[in-house]
Amino acid sequence: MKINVNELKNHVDEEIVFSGFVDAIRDKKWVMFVILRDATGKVQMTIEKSEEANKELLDIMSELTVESTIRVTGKVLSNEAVKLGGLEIIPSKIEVTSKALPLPFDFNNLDGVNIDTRMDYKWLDMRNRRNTLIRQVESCMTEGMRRYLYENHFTEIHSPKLIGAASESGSDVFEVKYFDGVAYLAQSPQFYKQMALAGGLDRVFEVGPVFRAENSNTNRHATEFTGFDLEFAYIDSYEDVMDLEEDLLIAGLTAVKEKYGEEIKEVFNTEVVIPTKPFPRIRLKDLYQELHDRYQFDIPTEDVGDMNAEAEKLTFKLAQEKYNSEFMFVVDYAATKRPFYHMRDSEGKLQGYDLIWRGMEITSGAQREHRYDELVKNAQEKGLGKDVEFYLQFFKYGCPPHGGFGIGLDRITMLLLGLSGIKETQFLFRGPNRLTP
Ligand code: AMO
Repeated sequence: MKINVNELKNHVDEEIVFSGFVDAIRDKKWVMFVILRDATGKVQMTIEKSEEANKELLDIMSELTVESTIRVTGKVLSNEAVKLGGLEIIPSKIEVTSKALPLPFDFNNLDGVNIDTRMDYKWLDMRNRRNTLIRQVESCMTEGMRRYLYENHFTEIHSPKLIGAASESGSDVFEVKYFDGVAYLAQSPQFYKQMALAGGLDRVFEVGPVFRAENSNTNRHATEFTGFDLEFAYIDSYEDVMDLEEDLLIAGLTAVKEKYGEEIKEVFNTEVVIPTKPFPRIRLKDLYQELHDRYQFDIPTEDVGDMNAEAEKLTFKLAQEKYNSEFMFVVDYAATKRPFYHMRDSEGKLQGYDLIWRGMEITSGAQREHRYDELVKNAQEKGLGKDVEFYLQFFKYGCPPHGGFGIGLDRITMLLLGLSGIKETQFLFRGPNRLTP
């Protein structure tokens, strides 16, 4: 097995095999320094020119382009003069495992490189440490949240993405040819995570793709993104759902801070802040008032009962200024603006929320309507007929009270690292004009 750069310190004076990219070649008069790179870091390989035995190695390296990959057999030496971790590899054998053509751009300096070019060559863009770090941080955040859920007896499920009817709003759904008929791409695992509860599992979650046919070119919308969704039973109110989301995010952010906090500060100049509980919670009506009084902002008529991008930005400002918090739950949205499966209380008040973080909505959640008759009424009010008939069946044979939420994982990663947009954040961005690579 290959030894990684971050493990070399445990193998000083040993003969090892190292494989990686050729990051740089510094050909000096008496010595050739080759910087090698793998996913864990960089190391120097030193080839003395005066040694007769090194002639073959020098021949191989002098013909090689940077970004080629090699497999080196050699000895690890400790050498204080070496800037890269005080270690060097003295090779006895070098095999070229792949040869690189000249690169279309310098991934170490992405400043002037167009985002579309970067996306076209995503695998080169990613060789910049900043971009591999994005993936590692997202993975760490997911791991931290998953661990929290496993420890709290959640079961991970995998629901189908090919479905027979729209799962959220009918207008944002992708239709695909399905043999002689049509199918749709799931806009959310919403109906199926609830079905799992009707099936007797009382705590479930899913991390998976979510498809939205939204023809919008903003920094926060993708046509395919990763949803972190969960649902749990026997709650008393949507307050329980918000409580759990607080713990979940704290678990994820703590994992990220422990493992990558320092590097994030160094590379992205951003602090990972672990929030304290409870996150502030505000009614939409009161929020409108605060935004008006403090920032002279009034929600446009078409968005009354809901939020818009500007309101989300100012909500973050308010959260920081008034509550010293980066997070803010907003409750009491208008039922007309929310899905039919959100519960309303006896006065018709919606039992759902959005969570705003660093100026953007990252989550929608709610207590769900689990009473069959009420649910049918809500669906009828929204003019939903045949499409939701299969879903309504789940509530006919006993179903515990429950609630849950869906987090946009890409948005979390973007905000966590202070990135400029979702194109830069996603492993492979999908938008109205992009389906490749
Ligand atoms: P909602 O539609 O609000 O709720 O989606 C949940 C979260 O997903 C993220 N998000 C997006 N991210 C990137 N690109 C998009 N086009 C996009 N659309 C949404 C946001 C959002 O908060 N079924 C409910 C969740 C639930 O109630 O459990 C739902 O899908 O961060």
